[in-house]
Amino acid sequence: MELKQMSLLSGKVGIVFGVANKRSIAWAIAQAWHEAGARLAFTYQGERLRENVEELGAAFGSDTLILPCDVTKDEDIATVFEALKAKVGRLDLLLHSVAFAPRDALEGQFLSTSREAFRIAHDVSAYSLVALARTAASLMGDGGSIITMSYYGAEKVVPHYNVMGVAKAALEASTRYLAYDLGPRKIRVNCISAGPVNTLAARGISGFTEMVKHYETHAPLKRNVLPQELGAAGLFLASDGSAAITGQVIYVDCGYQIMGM
Ligand code: 0WE
Repeated sequence: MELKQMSLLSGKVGIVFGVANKRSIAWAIAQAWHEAGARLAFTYQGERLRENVEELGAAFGSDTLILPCDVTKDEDIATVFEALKAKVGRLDLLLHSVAFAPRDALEGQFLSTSREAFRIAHDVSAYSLVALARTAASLMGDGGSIITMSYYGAEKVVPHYNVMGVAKAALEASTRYLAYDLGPRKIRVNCISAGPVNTLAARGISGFTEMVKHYETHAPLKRNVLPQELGAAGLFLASDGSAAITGQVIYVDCGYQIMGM
């Protein structure tokens, strides 16, 4: 057994939103939490992903709670936390690793963003954190840690990231306001801003390969972030090592964000 991290999250209960497959950032963080002794529940978005998530979740034990959740549906969110309350009765950790904008909004100019694409991107990628945090907080009686995922396009223009950049800016601001509201209940809310990772969400994004190469040449560490390093950052933010850290955006991007040129 991995004695080194056994105790970091032992006795803790977490829920993970945003696993699609084994390459998902959510899965990397879930593995780190699991190895540190946390008990985890998972949600999946749509029947298409059900099998994937059930297979992955089963690796953590046959009693792993795995539930469907469309984060744009308040009823789904309520059902998930009711099931968690009934089965486990408590919650310490929540990972929000969910984003979506209609594909055509991630091509061409931001100027062309339709009202509907803007609404969808913000509903799925930013408001969902608020809805999940509010419902999760009611189960976090001993405090907790809520973590969400962002990207540099929230603060600087990354061509074609477009409305997702605006939605991530809303997500980062939401992180701060939630941290303020939930701080008195010892619930921390932080954001990990990851460098590019080759996940399902990145697949088919034109220029993604060039972006990965750009980071390799321009980031201070001259390489890209590894999923397991996002896992380690997620473990830090979930653990008492980060007990005085809330409302922050932590860049886990091999230093890329510090560069001006
Ligand atoms: O946040 C993201 C991508 C999230 C995402 C991905 C898709 C692809 C499929 C949101 N919505 C959709 N909608 C789809 O239909 N990243 C940080 C990865 C990413 O996406 C980019 C990037 C990077 C980096 C899009 C354009 C430019 C850079």
